[in-house]
Amino acid sequence: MRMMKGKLLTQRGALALAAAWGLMLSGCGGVNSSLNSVGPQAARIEKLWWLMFYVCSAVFVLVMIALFVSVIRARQDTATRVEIPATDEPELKPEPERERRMTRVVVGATAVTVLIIFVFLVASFFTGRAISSPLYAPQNVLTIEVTGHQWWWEVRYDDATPSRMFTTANEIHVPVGQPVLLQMTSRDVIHSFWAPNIHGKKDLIPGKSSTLYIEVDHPGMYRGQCAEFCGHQHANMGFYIIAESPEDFNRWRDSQAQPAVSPVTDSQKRGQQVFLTSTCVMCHTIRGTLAAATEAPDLTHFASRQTFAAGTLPNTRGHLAGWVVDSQSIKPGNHMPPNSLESDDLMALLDYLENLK
Ligand code: HEC
Ligand SMILES: [Cu+2]
Repeated sequence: MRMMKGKLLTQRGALALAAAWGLMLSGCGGVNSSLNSVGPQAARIEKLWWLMFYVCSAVFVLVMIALFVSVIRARQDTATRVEIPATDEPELKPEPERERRMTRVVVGATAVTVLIIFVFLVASFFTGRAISSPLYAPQNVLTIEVTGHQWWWEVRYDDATPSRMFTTANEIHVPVGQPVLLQMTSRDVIHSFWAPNIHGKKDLIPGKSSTLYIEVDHPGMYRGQCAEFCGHQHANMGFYIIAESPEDFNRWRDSQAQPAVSPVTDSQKRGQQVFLTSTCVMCHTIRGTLAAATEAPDLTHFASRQTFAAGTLPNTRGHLAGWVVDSQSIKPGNHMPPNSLESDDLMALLDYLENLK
């Protein structure tokens, strides 16, 4: 009976262990994961991850087998031990053959451990070198400047022609298959740029410039996240990398380089007046108007973005209204103050902002 109970318990234990193991591994998969690489840099990191995973799993299994074998052997030893009559002298029977075998096993296991760690070291060195060195001819590289702010991302596209430079926020468009150099810095504290499908993490440090080469080979919208604790809204400091065909990218780029569309309807015109005569102009830019402050996201083409507030909200009228009136209840502590607007003014402002394609 006791035996059966014990067996049942070990069975349950094994089941629980398997469930925990499965749960842990399920956290590794999914869309927004390093194990779902979409570019050459992330693919290298993924390979390294799998190497470590397989080797460590093999080590784990071998250690468990060794443990079971030794437990079973120890039990057999006690079961077959003959009772020795007690004497004054404790009976010590060193078994030189066994001792020697144990030494060999311990030395062997230590050597294998050192070897494995050395292999990991070499593999991670080569991975690090491959993903950080500029493999690309400079004339093929698209340069994008990314500046971290508490708690959003400023994104600036350089161009040899000044009129084609522009700034946007939180959504980074890149052409598929083209190498991109991200030149990154921070305006306030240390942030870290991490889009797991595309590359590893890279810190953004105030007063310093850090660089990251990325390339995305599959069209799609990939989420990224600030990966260095940077204050109250760190968790809501997300971004998207939108990889699209070179044609779509160029079309997007051309339209972003334009100044904002002029308001058409009366309501949109009134909305623009509301924007330009309230505090908004102290922080935001809308190119083509007098609003030219750089404390906050550039709103010139706000309506062309799918999300806002650093990936926190989908860009819909309802969310936008809530944000403009009281962003503090949505993203507490963020640097945009609440606004008390007449409801007509608010509606007009929303009409204006939603037209900024
Ligand atoms: C004191 C500076 C300040 C003022 C004034 C201000 N904002 Fe903002 N605004 C911000 C900051 C900072 C953010 C980014 C917040 C974040 O995501 O953490 C922001 C974000 C936004 C966004 C979302 C942009 C995006 O793409 O994520 C909109 C829209 C916006 N503000 C509209 C307005 C309007 C309309 C007004 C005037 C009624 C206004 N803001 C006044 C600082 C300001
Ligand atoms: Cu951050």
